[in-house]
Amino acid sequence: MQKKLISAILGVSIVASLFAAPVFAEDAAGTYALITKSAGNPYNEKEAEGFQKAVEAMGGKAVIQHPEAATADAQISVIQSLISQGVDSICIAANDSNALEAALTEAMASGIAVCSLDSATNADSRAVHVNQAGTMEVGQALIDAVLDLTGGEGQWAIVSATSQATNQNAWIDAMKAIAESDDKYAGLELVEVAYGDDEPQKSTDVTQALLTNYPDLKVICAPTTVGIAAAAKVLQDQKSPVKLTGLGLPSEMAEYIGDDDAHACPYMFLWNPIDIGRLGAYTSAALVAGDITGEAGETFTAGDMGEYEIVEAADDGTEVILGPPFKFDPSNIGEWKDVY
Ligand code: RAM
Repeated sequence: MQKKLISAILGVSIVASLFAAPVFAEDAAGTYALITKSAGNPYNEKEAEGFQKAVEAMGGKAVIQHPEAATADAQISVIQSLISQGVDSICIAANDSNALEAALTEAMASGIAVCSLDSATNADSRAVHVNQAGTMEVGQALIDAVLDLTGGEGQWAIVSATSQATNQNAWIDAMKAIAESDDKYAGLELVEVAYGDDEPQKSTDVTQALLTNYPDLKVICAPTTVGIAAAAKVLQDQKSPVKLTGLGLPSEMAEYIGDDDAHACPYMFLWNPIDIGRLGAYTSAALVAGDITGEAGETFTAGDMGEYEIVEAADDGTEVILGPPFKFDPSNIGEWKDVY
């Protein structure tokens, strides 16, 4: 009788544990903040969606802040207010690598766990950076696309986001370094890096100016989802022969992707912006729980995303890398345009 009762209790608890909430649920009860680069950018909204979902799956509370402008100043006032609120962690897509240092070190000194995602803060102002893909890998994919789309030589230009954006600047530097390291890129001439500040109208204007100022331009590379969407519209509306590549959201770029003259962009790259938000949340929770400190070699479980390892980053800090960049072209854009 007693045996039956014990096995019944054991059975129930085994079944209950099969359906139990994720292991993190209790550990993760806390308040986890995300500061994106700016409001009004669909990429940042996807990032926030993933962050929020993961925090809620862990049983925590997410505080999502989209600053009004893509500037360090706008982010500093958000950081100050999160310090006063006493959140457990801040995960930030940095609009400037150095300008946030004072505010973020103050946050860390007050016991808040700090990591960056998407766009890194400097190594002294974070425990770890959550990178969407290896910086050199992104640079390699982009410069090879430029080489391919120019046909091996000729003028190309960049439409970037803000001039201080750590991620865009890192990808641009990677493209330049790779182009200088191998003779096969010697025929490429980078004529200008233009900044659209992740604002659609400014990105449209700078694209237009590039077309006016460089009549021999062959390719524009926009390593920003806002810039590439604006440039695509300008080029396609004007039936320009200039070809476009870069980093774009499939949902915004589907109508511009194609192999023929009617389409501006033969192919582009990205990663899943929802997943970068999720990984930012799991990294924040692992820091808050003390499972990691941000040292290279540490590993942690990012919920249902699985195991991740912290590695050395190029800036003397450390990072966690989501995965390789993914290529979107006419063969797969249809599958992805409704996803993100
Ligand atoms: C823009 C932002 C973001 C970047 C993507 C590719 O939306 O600048 O930081 O990661 O493009």
